[in-house]
Amino acid sequence: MIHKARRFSIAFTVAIVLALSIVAIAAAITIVVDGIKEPTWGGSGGQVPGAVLDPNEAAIDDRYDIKVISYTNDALGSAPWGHLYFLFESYSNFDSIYPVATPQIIVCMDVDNKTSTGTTASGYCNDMAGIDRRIYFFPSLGTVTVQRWNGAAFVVVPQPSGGMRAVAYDDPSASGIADMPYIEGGVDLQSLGIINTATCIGNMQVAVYYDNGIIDGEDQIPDSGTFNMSCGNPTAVTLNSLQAQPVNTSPLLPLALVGGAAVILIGAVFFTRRSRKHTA
Ligand SMILES: [Ca+2]
Ligand SMILES: [Ca+2]
Ligand SMILES: [Ca+2]
Ligand SMILES: [Ca+2]
Repeated sequence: MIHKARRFSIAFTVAIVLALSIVAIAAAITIVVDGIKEPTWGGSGGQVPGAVLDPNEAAIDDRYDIKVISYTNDALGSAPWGHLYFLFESYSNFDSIYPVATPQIIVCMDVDNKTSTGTTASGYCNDMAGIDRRIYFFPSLGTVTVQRWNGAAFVVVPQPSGGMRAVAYDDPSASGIADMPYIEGGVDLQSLGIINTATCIGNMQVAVYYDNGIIDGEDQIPDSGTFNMSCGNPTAVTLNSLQAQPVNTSPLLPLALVGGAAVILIGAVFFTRRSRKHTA
């Protein structure tokens, strides 16, 4: 009886530990929008943010020349349905004082991957088609605007209750010059029309335009066309880019772990049953 109780206890403990690990793996990355690149931008719990590399362009001031854009989202949850985060890394540290005009980063998104909905850009975002949402990040002002195409024009999307509009760069000396080459941004998914698993799709087309506010080249990311951004629940927008640095997509990993855990649990139960028979 003691052996049986011990074996059952071990199997039960294994089940609990595995269940807890699965919950941990399913938890999505949440980013603190403060302009500091936290370690989770490198991936956490099987989720790896997507990334698009962009070249150092001679015609663009390095302070506003994008090197890589990373992106991820946390769980859909409930309204305002989680958040989409961006990390913009430039070739030199962001300078909010130099440009006379306000630098702005425009993220154009075809959130339903249908060129028949939305509109076509002209002179920015590589003239991509099907834009349903535009996000404007103004890092020097610390403000963010989300716009949606209403069929005739872009209109501002009010921030929903509990929603997020955030952009930041790290400047502890308040000199106007970032101490690190990062700008972080965040927007609630509800503002982007991503409100359930049906609208959280795996192939949103995206292009980014960085207008530094001065008269020289502006940065297009990618240099032409769009990149592919995927959304998943509960794990995320990871995903792939059409650039040189495709990233690991994570949704399959939790599924594989769940499958593995199930096999181990079945094995534990079978072992316990066999042990009971042998000791009966
Ligand atoms: Ca951060
Ligand atoms: Ca660039
Ligand atoms: Ca569209
Ligand atoms: Ca570029």
